Amino acid sequence: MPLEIVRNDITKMTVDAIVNAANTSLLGGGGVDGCIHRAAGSGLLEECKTLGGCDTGKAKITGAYKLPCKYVIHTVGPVWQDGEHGEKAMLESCYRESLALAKKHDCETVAFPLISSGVYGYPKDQALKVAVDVISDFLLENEMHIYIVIFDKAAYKISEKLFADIAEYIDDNYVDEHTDYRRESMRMNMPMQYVVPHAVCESRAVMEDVELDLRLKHIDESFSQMLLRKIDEKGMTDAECYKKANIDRKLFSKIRSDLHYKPSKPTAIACAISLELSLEETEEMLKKAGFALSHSNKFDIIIEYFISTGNYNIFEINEALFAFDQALLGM
Ligand code: AR6
Repeated sequence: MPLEIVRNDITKMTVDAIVNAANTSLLGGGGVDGCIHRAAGSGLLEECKTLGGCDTGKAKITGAYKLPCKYVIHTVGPVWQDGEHGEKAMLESCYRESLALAKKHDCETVAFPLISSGVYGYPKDQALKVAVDVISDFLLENEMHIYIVIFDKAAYKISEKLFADIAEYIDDNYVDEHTDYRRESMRMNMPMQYVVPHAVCESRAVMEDVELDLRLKHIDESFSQMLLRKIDEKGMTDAECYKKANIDRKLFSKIRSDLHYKPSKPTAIACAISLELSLEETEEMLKKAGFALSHSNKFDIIIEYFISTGNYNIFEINEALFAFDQALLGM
């Protein structure tokens, strides 16, 4: 999974580089900066003293001393005032400059804290959005595995409106399941046609015929064959597809070269999301991998929410899945 959100203490991450939310002196402080200096030992401070500080929005790299990574990239986030003082551009620059340094030092794995979102007061939902946007842009052009490390899950925030909308959707769909026609007919011990209104039955029957025709055409297709066919139909390149799916290139070539590859459910859904498939097509693709979407689990309902609202941004979906304590999409 090229971009992953994880809950951890960043000093425990075994990656090539961790990023420190420092101040312009680079001589240590509280928050994640304090944790990193304590875990690295005094050698880190000694090296930092030689750097001559760092401007806001810029980044500098040092060794990692006793930390289980190779480098620490120190960046200085903006202090939040009111959002009208260039804070966003500064924060974007922190991520971009840190990623450029990581790339220059051939790092394959990098972990970021949510820069500026603690002592510097940047609203957490907006700080997260900046992080995800800049990192996902970078990943369009670069191969790297990047972690956003959330220290305190209670403080993790997606936008309140999105959170409320999804919570409502989950609520409605749990309720729907108890009153859907199939269940109702089972409860009343009657065949379906007596319960479903006539008009609904007819239009459903026509649609089902059309769908059946289409499905029969591709009945023998495996998951990977359907994936490759859809990529062609959508006029996408393989790279566009695996990047939009948050899947790493190696996994994608495995899927491509093995016609009978059996992906995990999050990988299969990630592919459907990257192809912007409708709910029906998503179900069809999942079925080929042996899965289905159900109304009895939150993960599936959240996926359904995003597909039915036409939002196929995998990184936003993952932010929401993380907020609801669910597995993330991609691999
Ligand atoms: N691992 C991961 N994330 C952490 C950890 C940790 N061990 N500890 C805290 N966080 P902050 P800032 C999260 O205040 O806002 C320092 O004094 C924390 O929950 O560390 O950029 C510097 O010297 C929050 O979400 O950094 C500067 O003076 C995020 O890291 C100033 O604070 C950033 O919080 C920088 O402030």
